[in-house]
Amino acid sequence: MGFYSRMPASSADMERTFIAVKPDGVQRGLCGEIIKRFETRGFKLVAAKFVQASEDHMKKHYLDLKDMPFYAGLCKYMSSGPVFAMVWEGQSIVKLARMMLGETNPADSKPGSIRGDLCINIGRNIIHGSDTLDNAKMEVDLWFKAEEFVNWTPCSQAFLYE
Ligand code: IDP
Ligand code: MG
Repeated sequence: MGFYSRMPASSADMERTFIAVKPDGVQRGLCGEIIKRFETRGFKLVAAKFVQASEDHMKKHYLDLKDMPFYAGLCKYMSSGPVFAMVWEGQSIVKLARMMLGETNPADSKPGSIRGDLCINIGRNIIHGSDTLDNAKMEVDLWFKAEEFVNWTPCSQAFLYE
């Protein structure tokens, strides 16, 4: 079942995106800081788990990068330790989350962005976020099963959207 079919009917204009704190972010104790940024922006957490992914799983996740020279090292690194995998929901969240992340290279990321504030090196950029709505759908369904989603309404909802 695709993630759209799991969304409440009232939120037809809502999107979901896949966010993961990478092994370097977890080791550096940045899960809380990253969750805080999405929470305080007003986004809604709908699924989360702390897992160590297999290399095969990471190869699927990064399949579009399979011809890049860093692909093998990237998949090995991403499976070397725990990641904090999450699905967040909100209006235009795919684009807004990418803006919150900053650029792929932390050196090009503006202060204020997650990568611009919290990391230095392109190979250790602490967080993943889906780059398009289509990729968000694929990634959400690669990482989460239907029963791992929680259906809930934050009390702030009526004050975040008109
Ligand atoms: P993104 O994470 O900003 O979407 P992608 O181009 O999808 O960036 O690359 C996926 C991940 O691969 C990056 O987050 C980074 O960890 C790693 N990566 C990308 N480019 C390089 C590189 O030139 N050297 C080493 N690692 C890289
Ligand atoms: Mg990407």
